[in-house]
Amino acid sequence: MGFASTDLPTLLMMAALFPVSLGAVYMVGDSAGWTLPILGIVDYNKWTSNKTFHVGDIIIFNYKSLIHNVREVTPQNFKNCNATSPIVSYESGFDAITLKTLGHWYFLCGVAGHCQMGMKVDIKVTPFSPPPTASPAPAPISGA
Ligand SMILES: [Cu+2]
Repeated sequence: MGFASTDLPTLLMMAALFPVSLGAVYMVGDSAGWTLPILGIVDYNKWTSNKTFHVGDIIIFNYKSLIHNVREVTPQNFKNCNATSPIVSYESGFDAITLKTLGHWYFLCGVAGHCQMGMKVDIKVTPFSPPPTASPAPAPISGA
């Protein structure tokens, strides 16, 4: 009996099958978390504007569950701040959501009035940028 010889090949096979690295993790609103964006505490449009979300990334809504919640909604309901028929409801106060598909993911707070006050965020998941199509031709070696 030697080492557990089956483990390493298994791991290598897994690595070959799943070469995708783990996605990034974003705390929505950073240190402000998920809250009413009053008094300039946080601006969720601004928060998303300098980020690029990809499939596999995780966004975390961190908030006081007695005061707020998270509703994933349709584009139309996002626009109208309508939380009455959410796609998914979250209310743990610390909800980690894996962005599994490309396109927009719309979230808002379902507490009356909060979305209207700006407690809504549009997460746009974009493809990874493709690798360069062609490498530039090597520079000619200049003669002496
Ligand atoms: Cu709220």
